[in-house]
Amino acid sequence: MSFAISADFIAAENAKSLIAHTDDYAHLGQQLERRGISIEAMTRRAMEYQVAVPTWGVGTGGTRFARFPGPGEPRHIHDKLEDCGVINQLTRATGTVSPHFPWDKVSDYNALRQEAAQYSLGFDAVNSNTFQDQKGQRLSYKFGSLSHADRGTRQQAVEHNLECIEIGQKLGSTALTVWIADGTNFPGQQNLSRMFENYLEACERIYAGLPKSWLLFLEHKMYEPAFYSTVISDWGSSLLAALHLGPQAKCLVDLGHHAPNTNIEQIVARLIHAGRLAGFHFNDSKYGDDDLDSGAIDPFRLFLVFNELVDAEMRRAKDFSPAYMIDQSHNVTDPIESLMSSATEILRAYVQASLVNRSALADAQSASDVMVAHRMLKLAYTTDVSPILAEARLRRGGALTPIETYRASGYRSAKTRERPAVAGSSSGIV
Ligand SMILES: [Mn+2]
Repeated sequence: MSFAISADFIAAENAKSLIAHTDDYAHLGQQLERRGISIEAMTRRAMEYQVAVPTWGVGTGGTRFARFPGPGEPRHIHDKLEDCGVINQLTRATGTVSPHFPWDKVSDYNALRQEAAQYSLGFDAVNSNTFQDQKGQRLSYKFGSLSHADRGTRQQAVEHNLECIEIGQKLGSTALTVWIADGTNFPGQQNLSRMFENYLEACERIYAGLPKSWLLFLEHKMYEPAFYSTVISDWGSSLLAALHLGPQAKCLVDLGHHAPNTNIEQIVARLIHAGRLAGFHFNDSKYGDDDLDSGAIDPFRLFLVFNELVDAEMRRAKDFSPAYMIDQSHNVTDPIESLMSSATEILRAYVQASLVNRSALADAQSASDVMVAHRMLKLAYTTDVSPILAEARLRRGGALTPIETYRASGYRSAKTRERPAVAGSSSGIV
């Protein structure tokens, strides 16, 4: 019998901090009321917000140098679902998981869908993988996949993506995320124009295989593993491809996939304008694609991204329905704790951005009152909305204090006993 955290245990843990929470919530309610904001409305918004968790996120990641496995790591998709279930059980903000193929391959996807449902989980976008060679694969992706100089290799990569769509349909997904590692390390290695054209032509065949209700998410990344040129290196290339393919193709923004100091919120605004914002891979970074926890390094930037999103939501921007997902690599923390903390930080930025008085801000902008406009954002950002987040979790049956409750439950040590360490798993993050 595998260990699980019970609803009674969560309720008992919640009881310990309920009085303090009730006080804090009432106090924040009074503060917000003075600003003309209903805490009840904010709590309801918090209760409705969901962010997907990637199946690969519950395992320990790694770097190009090493991977240090943690105790009780998930060994396969079944263990991963169990861990994702705990994250949602305690935070109530992560009701879907995003699987990666072939990493999460099983023989029966209907059974997998039912298994996920037992943890109250559904499936978000499916992710294809043509950035590494799989066992028994006929042609290698060493020199690229969808943009490869060889037609047969491109075709193999297309077929893998079509298979991902097929699997995704069985799981109830409605989107395919494509990120390719294709690029070059040497000037002259490939023809830069031809690589992009090869990519477009291959994506046309994937696009043709999309069910009507599906979207194709194109993820750009500035560099790595290719360090001289990358085929889909930025939002410009991504948007060109999406516009070329058609309305079901949109651009996915991974926060870590830009040069340091890039104004990501402005990129978000441009993609909203074009009606082509697919959604997000949330994480944080200091230098590059660091894959650090959301909100760990620059929570203000996360807030500013959400400021654009809430603005678009409030003015009912056309074709605006972004998908939210976490994409991080956890190297020095328990992945379950990192994902719960990140979901909380993402939700925090969303609620903070929801506090901005949009019409007053528009007035200040019209009057070119710079300081007033800026201070409106700062007022929202510096408001501690923790009691709202806690109340939203509480009302949905989650934990007032997810990380403390998780630690007190003994889940990790129970899993360490139940899941013998897998030998030979030493590769870094991909
Ligand atoms: Mn990503």
